[in-house]
Amino acid sequence: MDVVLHGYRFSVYTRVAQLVLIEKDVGFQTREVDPFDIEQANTLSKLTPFGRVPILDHDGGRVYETLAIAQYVNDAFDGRDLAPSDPMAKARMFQVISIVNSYAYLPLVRRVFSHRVFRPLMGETGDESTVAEGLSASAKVLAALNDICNEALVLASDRLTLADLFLIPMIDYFVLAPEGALALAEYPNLSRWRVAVSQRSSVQQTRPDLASLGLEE
Ligand SMILES: N[C@@H](CCC(=O)N[C@@H](CS)C(=O)NCC(=O)O)C(=O)O
Repeated sequence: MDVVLHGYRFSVYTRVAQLVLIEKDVGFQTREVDPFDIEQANTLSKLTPFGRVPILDHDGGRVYETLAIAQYVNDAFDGRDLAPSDPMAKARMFQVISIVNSYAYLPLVRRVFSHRVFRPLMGETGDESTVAEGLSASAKVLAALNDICNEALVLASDRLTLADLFLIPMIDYFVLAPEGALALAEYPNLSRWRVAVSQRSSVQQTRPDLASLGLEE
């Protein structure tokens, strides 16, 4: 049965879903829907009540919310298991995902990356105080993730899990801001983790084409 991923090409959460599908070796089609475009609100409202991407269709069923999509893909398809069986490692994986969703996405992506990188690429002006606020909030997040890398139950080079796949898109965007790159450099374990995961083909294949921004009609 066909797998269809509705998402937006610059969305970090869409990239998480793409990473999971690719790492599970699941073929899929993509349908582009921009959640920030008011003209596409109608299309999106038929897919999800919350106006967010991604959304996955498979086998006559629909799933929204990235963690649910990731879990579904991991359970529904053969291939490498992206969740550890050890209870503490599994808890740590969900801990990382929860940190990403609750404490990382807003400061790293919506504040630092959006205002320092994305908006200027779109010909808009980013807000300096929002960048500063995001950077300040990022310190605690990076420190916690650095400790988790050090412990090596997850975010470890010998075992890929959903924790890696949720974190990659957020960190990749964050370090495109010069302040973000400098901030990450303060955390050696997390920096090493990023260098290691960046070698993966899935990570390279899903890197958003920011150069195309501002070139659209
Ligand atoms: N809780 C949602 C969050 C997804 C999300 O925030 N997606 C962003 C794009 S990366 C979005 O659709 N934003 C639209 C908006 O904020 O209106 C999930 O886990 O899927």
